[in-house]
Amino acid sequence: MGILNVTPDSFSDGGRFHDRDRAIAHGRAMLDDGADLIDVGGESTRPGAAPVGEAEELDRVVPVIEALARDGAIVSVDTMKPAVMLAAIAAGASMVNDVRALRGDGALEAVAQGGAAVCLMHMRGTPASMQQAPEYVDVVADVRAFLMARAGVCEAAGIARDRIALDPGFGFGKTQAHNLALLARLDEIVALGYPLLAGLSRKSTLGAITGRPQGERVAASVAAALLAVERGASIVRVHDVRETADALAVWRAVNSGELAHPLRA
Ligand code: 9MG
Repeated sequence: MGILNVTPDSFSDGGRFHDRDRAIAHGRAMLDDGADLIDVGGESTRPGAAPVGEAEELDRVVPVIEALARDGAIVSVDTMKPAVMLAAIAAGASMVNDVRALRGDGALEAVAQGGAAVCLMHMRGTPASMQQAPEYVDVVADVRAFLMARAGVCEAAGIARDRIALDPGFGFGKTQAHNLALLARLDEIVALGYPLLAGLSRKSTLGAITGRPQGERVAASVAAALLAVERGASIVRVHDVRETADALAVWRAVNSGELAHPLRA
């Protein structure tokens, strides 16, 4: 899953239509690099990020989703707002990626009514409060129990089990030790039987391990994606699609014994 943030800090050169074209071009480039799915978001979930109004978020994401879906791409929408979920689905999105796991007013109904798949992510608190001394009895057991409960709520609301993916929410209300425990024991969440999405790309835990700033965490992000897939993740949410796809091709070749592009002897 390639990350496509349609936010001013990601693409802006001051012109709305030009920014939109650049975002669409970046989505297409990630597909060429090997992404199977593009996650389009118009509001940052980083702590301290300014909230975005519904009209503004719609204006950012809908034209980009329409363009990529028209190309035949599989698109998900990263949003917490029911109106954006419904508009994105109408524009061609086939999955809703909600960091609040459909706990917001109207979100559950929007996905059940819209007929899309959903990724339910664990987050302690809100994006503004989540890093204030997060504590767990056992982070893996707590996150697992939360995700199992949310999947149950979704199924009871009419969202079919095969339309649900789960995500432990690396970095969302977790310390670095929590993030590492979740990655080390990811198989315990995979064991719930739903596809698992892991998002570690360029996150601060990788910065803490390597001492590198965000723009220099490609190798660490690829390593983390590979570890997640090895532990059973079905989807990895990444910025660096080409590098991740290459690493996964090597992993797959070793595990299947078949080469995607056979070399001449
Ligand atoms: C929007 N967003 C930022 N980080 C994320 C993660 O780890 N998982 C999901 N599902 N969404 C995320």
